[in-house]
Amino acid sequence: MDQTLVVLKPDAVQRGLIGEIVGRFEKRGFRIRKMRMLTFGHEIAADFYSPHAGKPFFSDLERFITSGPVVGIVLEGNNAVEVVRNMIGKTKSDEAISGTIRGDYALGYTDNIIHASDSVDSYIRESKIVFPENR
Ligand code: FUP
Repeated sequence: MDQTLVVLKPDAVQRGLIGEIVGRFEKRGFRIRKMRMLTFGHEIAADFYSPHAGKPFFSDLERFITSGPVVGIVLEGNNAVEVVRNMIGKTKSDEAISGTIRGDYALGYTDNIIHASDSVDSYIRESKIVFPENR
């Protein structure tokens, strides 16, 4: 079965949106295979966002993702990576269409509520960071 990783970012946790967002994935038919609350330190943040190292927004991104607890979730279901990417909507939340998670709950770019792996390779890399017991 296909799997993907989502991370509910600090703004989602702080705003009390965990249940609503998890509920959307459950209603769509995904199975929750793993779920964990954790706080990213700077090392984890740098590892997780290493593809963006050196980019101008990197320090804002790192500051944001380490600003409070997050929830990492492994979801399982058909074509998980693509379906979940479609459910979360565009990265720039103010451009995300209504009905997507970002389109319904966010307006920010850095603070955009949720991360989801953009490929199977990203899922494999990122899930080992959030669930290090799988390394
Ligand atoms: P996504 O895959 O939708 O999470 O988006 P990216 O991998 O392109 O970017 C990772 C995170 O960096 C996004 F969630 C938002 C943030 N970002 C900015 O804050 N500014 C930018 O110019 C680009 C990305």
